Amino acid sequence: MRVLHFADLHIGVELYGRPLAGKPWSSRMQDFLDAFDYLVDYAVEERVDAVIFAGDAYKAREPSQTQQREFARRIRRLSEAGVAVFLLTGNHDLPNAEARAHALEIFRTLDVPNVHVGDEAWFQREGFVPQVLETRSGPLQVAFVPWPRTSRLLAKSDLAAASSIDQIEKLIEVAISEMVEAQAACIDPGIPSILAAHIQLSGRGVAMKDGSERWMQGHNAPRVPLSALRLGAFEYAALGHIHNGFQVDAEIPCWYPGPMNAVDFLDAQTPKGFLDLTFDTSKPKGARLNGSGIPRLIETPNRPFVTIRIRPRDPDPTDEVIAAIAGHDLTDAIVRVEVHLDRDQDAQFRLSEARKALAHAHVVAGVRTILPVESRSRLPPNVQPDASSPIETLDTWLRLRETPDERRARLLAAARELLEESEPVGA
Ligand SMILES: [Mn+2]
Repeated sequence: MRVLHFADLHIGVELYGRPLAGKPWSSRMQDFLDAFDYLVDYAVEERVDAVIFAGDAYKAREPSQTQQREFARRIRRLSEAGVAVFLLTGNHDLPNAEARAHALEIFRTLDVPNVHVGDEAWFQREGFVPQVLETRSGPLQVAFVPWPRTSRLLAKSDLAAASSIDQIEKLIEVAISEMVEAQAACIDPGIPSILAAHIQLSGRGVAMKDGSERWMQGHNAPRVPLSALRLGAFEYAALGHIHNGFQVDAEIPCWYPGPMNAVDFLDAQTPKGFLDLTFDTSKPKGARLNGSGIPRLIETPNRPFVTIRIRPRDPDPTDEVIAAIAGHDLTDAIVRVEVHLDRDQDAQFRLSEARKALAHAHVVAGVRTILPVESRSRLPPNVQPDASSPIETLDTWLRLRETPDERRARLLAAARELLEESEPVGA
């Protein structure tokens, strides 16, 4: 049984795009659609049995009709080709008010053949039971964790009683453990099983790999330890949310594929694509995943992101900068240039000439001159604002100001609420 796993499609990202002649969207949205087409073509040609999408179909919670049509057009191709599709809700797919439909719900409403939607509504109707996808090669069990919304997961009274973010995260951890444990109890060991989760895992190394999801979500995500996912009950974990794909060190193969296109320069540090795995259904549980459980990364075509860093030596640095730019192939590329100068060089530097040398790039994300600065820090040197979430930074700042514990907890809770309710930010 052949299964593809992808996540964080984010149709609607326009960052670094240019208008496209004859199309109502930019070159960047076209890039994202091209990658999705690549996956769909692959699934159809290779006669893949199932495609697991681990959440975040769009950039915005309320995608445009055009974006929805382009997503649906491609899901339809999979459906018509007899590929079982599982669509999990991520944070970008959920509305910000109760009772509003989420971005993937229409597929259940229309009862599209072979398409399954993994969301809170399924649990409300069926209880915590996995979905069973009927594929050409037999059934596939998919347990799942949709993006955890604090307001849905926790009772109001529990939320009110919690006095710190640590306590709230503990409660979320317990709620997710229960959700997964109940589904795990339904798993038939004779049938392949996957856990799909759109989640921010906590633990060593995980936060550093966020990539653009960190700014795209605009707020702090509840962090969940790996132990809450009860992975021993399943054969593969199909994760979504973090934008620099990697394997999580776990008892079963457990992967964040990351998006199929880099959203920004942070994402571009890792290869982009989708994962291809095969279950040998004749084997027992634990031995079914071939290749020692390491899925193949199928790289999707991507627009190059090029960073040019230059430290010119000449007192007049312009020619050196132009020569450095000429040494890079910038065809179709999104490019940024960082020129490190001293103050005398800066006075000589002709920026407009350097810009002209970049004219053939797809988009120039920026030309930055960087001068030596005296470091100025309000946070102690051991606290790196870039490496922690807004909530953690606020917490540090409140502690430094010796804010009384009770007031600090109230401020943090209010900040968390504000961040959760805000729309995802970004370009
Ligand atoms: Mn997400």
